[in-house]
Amino acid sequence: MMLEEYRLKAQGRLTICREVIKGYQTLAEEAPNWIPGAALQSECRQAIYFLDQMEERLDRKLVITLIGPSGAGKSTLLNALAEKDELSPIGIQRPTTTGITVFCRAENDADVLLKDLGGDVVSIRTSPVAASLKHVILVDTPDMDSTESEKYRPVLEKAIGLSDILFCVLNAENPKRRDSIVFLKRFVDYYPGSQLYVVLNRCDRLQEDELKQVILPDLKNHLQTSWQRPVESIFCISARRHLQHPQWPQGEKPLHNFDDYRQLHGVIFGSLNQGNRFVDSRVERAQHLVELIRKSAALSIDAKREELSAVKKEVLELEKNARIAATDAMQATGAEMLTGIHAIFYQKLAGRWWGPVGWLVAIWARFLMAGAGVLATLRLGNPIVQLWGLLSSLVRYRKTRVAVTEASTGGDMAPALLKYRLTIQQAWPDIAQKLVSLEFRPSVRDISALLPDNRELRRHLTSSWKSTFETVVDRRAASASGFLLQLLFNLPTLGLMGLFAYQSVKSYLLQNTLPSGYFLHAAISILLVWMLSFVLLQIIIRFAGGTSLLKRAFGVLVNDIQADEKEWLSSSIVDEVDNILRLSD
Ligand SMILES: Nc1nc2c(ncn2[C@@H]2O[C@H](COP(=O)(O)OP(=O)(O)O)[C@@H](O)[C@H]2O)c(=O)[nH]1
Ligand SMILES: [Mg+2]
Repeated sequence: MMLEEYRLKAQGRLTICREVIKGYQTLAEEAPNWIPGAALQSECRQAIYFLDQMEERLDRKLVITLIGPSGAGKSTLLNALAEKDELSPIGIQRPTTTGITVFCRAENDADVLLKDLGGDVVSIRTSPVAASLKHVILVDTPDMDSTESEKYRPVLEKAIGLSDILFCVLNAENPKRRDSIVFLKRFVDYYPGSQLYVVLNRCDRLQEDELKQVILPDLKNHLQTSWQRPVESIFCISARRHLQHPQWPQGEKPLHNFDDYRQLHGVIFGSLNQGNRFVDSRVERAQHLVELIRKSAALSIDAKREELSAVKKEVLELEKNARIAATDAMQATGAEMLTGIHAIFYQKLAGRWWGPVGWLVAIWARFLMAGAGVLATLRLGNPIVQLWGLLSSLVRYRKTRVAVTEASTGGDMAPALLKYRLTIQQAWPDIAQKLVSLEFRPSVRDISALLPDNRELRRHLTSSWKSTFETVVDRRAASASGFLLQLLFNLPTLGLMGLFAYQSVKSYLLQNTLPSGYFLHAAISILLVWMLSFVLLQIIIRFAGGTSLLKRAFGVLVNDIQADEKEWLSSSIVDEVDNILRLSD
């Protein structure tokens, strides 16, 4: 019985491996226009399937599977190991092995295989030697390349999915058969070196010297190139020699006695057949799977990293240019916004100014804004202003309202939207070509799939204009409402008011009645100074607001766009490139 803690630890490590692979899978999925992503995704799916299998049978016996081309001697090898010649059918007639033969100690050792493959393809065999198979079970598979092998292929693939250790059995007389080596690559990839063995069988048919000096080194090289990995263990054996009754046909006696069978036997009944070896080897394999996916992702990207980053930069640059072009178009229609900008600016000032000049600013702002709607005017408490607002909004209704909305939403957007599209359209074929050469699908050439739709674009342009405009207007209004400035403009009126008030109160107290002409005079003087101060202020506001404000707002907007590193619209492509780059981080 294995320690629960040990098992949990292993489980945890498998989970981590799965998460890492899932991460790769998601990134690949989120780069749907990138062609190598599809292969990577299917590799991830396969690896996750293997992980599922491992997790499910974490504490089951190690499954050692013999695979290889027809007639290589897999069944013969199993029979030799089992010390029972009729355990798995062997022969010249093809195919001889039509299902999965499991050699194990107890029937229930094969439960997992039975559950997944079904009783009609799995036959369970045992023999007295099986008693020493404490921690492993041995599996013989059907031929992978006979005429009928198509029928068994799904079973074969499933069986490999359930295996922990692969023994690839090759025929020494023809070990480099292309189809079998290529076929095997798909499977051996998923096994770390310590869980992959190559068996060169029927060695008795070749001269010892040729075997050692030519065939073996040649095979090592060949496998290394075809499987793109070194193969650590190759056993040269003659399985038939170790049957109970080899029954060599006439003239086919072994040519020599060189044979690695003992070593092979030692691995299966010795080192692999140890307690806890199965948990460790599953964790090791899970880590190998992660490494496999990592390498495979890196392989498809590394050489192109720089180019990918460069294209991404180009797309971002293009998008910025398009946004700036759109902003320019907005500015060109800016004249229509001027009235509105003025009204908004006065409104901002109205909130900040105090004193008699402040009251005039407020009334003037109301007057300008009146067009923004009758209802908005009615919200004001002062009945006189209400009336004024009502009248003027009726007169000016159309014009001002339109101008105000335009100013705060950036004017008529149609030319800007058009400009945006045109800028992207002009530069896109070039960039798309680069993407295609970086293995993106040719469909990226179709710009319409990549441009944001008009509504989203409008929303984006409007909102960035709005926020920039708000800040600029606020800042301007604040600097045009300094305390000293307000004091300066209010002082003449207030001073005059104070002076007349002083004289009037003084003469009243002295019971020195002032002539009525005096009050008229005073009122007119105050009114004139008051108005004059306001007119002066208006002149200043003319400079601070209006055209210069508009220009400043657009200037800030363009600067913001140029400095913007995060936001992009047109390109899910940028996201895709980012995901691809992250795959090899
Ligand atoms: N000379 C020789 N023949 C072998 C050896 N191993 C298997 N054979 C023969 O090769 C043929 C195919 O063997 P089999 O085990 O059925 O191959 P499988 O298709 O891989 O299961 C049989 O006739 C075996 O007797 C060996 O080591 N030496
Ligand atoms: Mg066979």
